[in-house]
Amino acid sequence: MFTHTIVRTPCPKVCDGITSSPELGKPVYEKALKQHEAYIGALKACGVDVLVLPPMEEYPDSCFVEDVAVVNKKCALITNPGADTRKGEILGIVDALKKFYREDQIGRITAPGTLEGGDVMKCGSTYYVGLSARTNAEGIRQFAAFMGKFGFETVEVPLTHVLHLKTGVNYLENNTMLVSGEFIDKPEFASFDKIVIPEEEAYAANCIWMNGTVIVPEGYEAVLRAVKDAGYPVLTTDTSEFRKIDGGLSCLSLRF
Ligand code: CIR
Repeated sequence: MFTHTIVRTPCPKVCDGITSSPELGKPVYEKALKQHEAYIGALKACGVDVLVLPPMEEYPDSCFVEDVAVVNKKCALITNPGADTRKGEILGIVDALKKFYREDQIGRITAPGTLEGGDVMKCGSTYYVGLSARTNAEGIRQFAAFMGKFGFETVEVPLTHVLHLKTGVNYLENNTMLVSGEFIDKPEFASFDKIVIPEEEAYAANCIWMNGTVIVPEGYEAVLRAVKDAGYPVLTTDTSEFRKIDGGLSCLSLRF
């Protein structure tokens, strides 16, 4: 069960976040703020407390706080984002993590290693980590060494098409994964039960399990139905402005 979450309020420059889909247009700041508030409401409805960090004005993507740390009940690892414009975001997470973890529970990924939390998916005591454009082999090596000290196993998963591992696969506990595209047949996930996402709703593969409830992005009816049919209570929240800059539900929080 999760008890804590950390989020960061989007800054006005969120409109200039990195995107692979410029045809969707730029996020509208006021709308992004409203959606962010509703997202916080959905987290709280799942019984967690939410630490809201202030905007980092110089970092357009800084509301995607998931990418700068990997957290669990035992430890926290501050990452080294692979995107150059995002590396400075880690300065903003250190003090927040110190509220919850002792110094000996906090690690760091250091250059030449890079790693972003969007590439990290926890399934019980195993971490699946995407080898991606943002996360390199050295980053995964450092990740495995740190998490190994706390009893976690690491499995590397090479990606070919998507930005981050969790862009296309998310764990809903109960041995069940939501999968799309290249993840439907990945040998690493052969032993899991799968809810397969239709290609036209691929964005909604990025749902989050929150203490039994699954939060689903608003507007993806097939995914909503499939998650309900699998027996999960659901909440929906609109992420349209974050989608424009490749952000999904998981990217917007650290959960532990
Ligand atoms: C980026 O490209 O870094 C941001 N525009 C989106 C980050 C999304 N984060 C995530 O999937 N964990």
